[in-house]
Amino acid sequence: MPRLFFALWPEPAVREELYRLAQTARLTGGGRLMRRDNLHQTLVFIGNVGERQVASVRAVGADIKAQPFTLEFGTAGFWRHNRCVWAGPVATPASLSELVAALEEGLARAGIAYDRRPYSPHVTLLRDARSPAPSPRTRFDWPVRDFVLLESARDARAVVYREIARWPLAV
Ligand code: 2AM
Repeated sequence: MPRLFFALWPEPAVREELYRLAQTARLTGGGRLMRRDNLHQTLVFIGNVGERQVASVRAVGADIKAQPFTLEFGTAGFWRHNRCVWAGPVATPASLSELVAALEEGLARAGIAYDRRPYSPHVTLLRDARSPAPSPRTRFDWPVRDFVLLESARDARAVVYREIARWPLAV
């Protein structure tokens, strides 16, 4: 049963910025660095679905009409309950909220269950961290022009995210 989620997948320059933040955060917070190649921002977490539902999830993604937007990264946080250090945008653009809402509506209409907790935009940087990371000193832009459907899988040693599909943001 594939484990699926919709996400934003950073272009290489943004991935580097995020990884640099993670390395800096680890100096104070300890914990385990997320692998550079896995850094992403979840839009909607779906979880395990049957093989036959994968096509329905893809159809939800293909149906989305949403505006491109830019995220200005410059916030960091620490969740005590799961000891995760994360980076996030300083503000949530309306277009991001609309994209998440459209995906959730599509999934609900298709009868596919998803994580219904309120959306909190973040990129996990560290797991099992000891303490909060200091606020990042720099800001950078993440221009979002598309979104992806990812499958979370395992290779011999670690979690890997496989891109199942990608769609441009366009109205
Ligand atoms: P996290 O980074 O805060 O753990 C793949 O697991 C992605 O889906 C991660 O970004 C994870 O967020 C996110 N996710 C959201 N809800 C989840 C859930 N209920 N179980 C596992 N991962 C979830």
